[in-house]
Amino acid sequence: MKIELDRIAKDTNLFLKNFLKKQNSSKLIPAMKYGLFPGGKKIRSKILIDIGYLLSINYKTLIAVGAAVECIHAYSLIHDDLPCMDNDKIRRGKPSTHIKFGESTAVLAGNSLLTMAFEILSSPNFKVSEKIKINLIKKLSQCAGHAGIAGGQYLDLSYEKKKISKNKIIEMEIKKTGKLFSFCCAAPAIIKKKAKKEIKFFEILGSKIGLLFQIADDLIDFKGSSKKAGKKTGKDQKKGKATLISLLGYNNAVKYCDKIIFDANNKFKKYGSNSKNISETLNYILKRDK
Ligand code: GRG
Repeated sequence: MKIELDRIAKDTNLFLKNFLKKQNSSKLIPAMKYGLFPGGKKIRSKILIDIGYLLSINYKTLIAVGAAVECIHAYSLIHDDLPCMDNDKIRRGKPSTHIKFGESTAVLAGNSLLTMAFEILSSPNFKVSEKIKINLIKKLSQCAGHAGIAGGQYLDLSYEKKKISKNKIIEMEIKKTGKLFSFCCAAPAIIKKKAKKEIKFFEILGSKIGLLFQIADDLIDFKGSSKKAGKKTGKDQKKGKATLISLLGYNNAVKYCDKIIFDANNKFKKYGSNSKNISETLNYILKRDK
């Protein structure tokens, strides 16, 4: 699993490095590279490849889509660390982008990564039909915007130090983190021109996987080591963040994750032994320490 994840990370980084090489030079590129490359796990690309494998989609096509997703993910992390958001000075074991390059450069590098995601998906080198490109771009923009990551981040910040219900926490975590995973699971079905119902099936599965990822991230914040995680842990309690751990406790949050994995594995059963990779990835998500 780890070797496969490393290979996907390497291929995604190579794609992005080549894409950046073809861009006109600009002063923002060093900050964009800093946010994109060193230390990121590229787990979203791994999910894309695992689901793409179930639907027999070409690896190179999936790496291009994964590269676009990783641009949006890197953008969200750069902005998440800003003083007006979660105000974090360390990310992936190094100074956050705004600490290294200054706040205005970090904002602009983040914005540039967001737009680059759509440049990748609309590029003539991305070999899928125009219709599929538009459908991918539409879905990805919906996942990143006010009904997705940005909207989820808004809720996350506004829930601090308040008593929030379980359903509202789940809704916030699915938007903030789950929507990008939702896109990763739906994208292969979109590329395969599947019916709306099947695309929806993968979208819902993806949002559950994203929720699992976010709860596991919260578990790391609760119990994990800052050194291993590469970012400060123990912040959620200090900031009064609304999480499933603050509501249900650590052990019940783990049980909740086990149930997500169990249900997802049941849904993947129809793909037989081809679903071994995605099942392994789900276990990795819960057991990881960074
Ligand atoms: C509209 C895209 C967009 C962003 C602006 C700041 C913001 C709004 C959203 C923040 C969303 C956010 C940071 C959610 C947390 C998701 C999460 C658990 C990130 C950690 O992901 P990993 O562990 O990171 O995959 P690595 O370092 O491995 O890449």
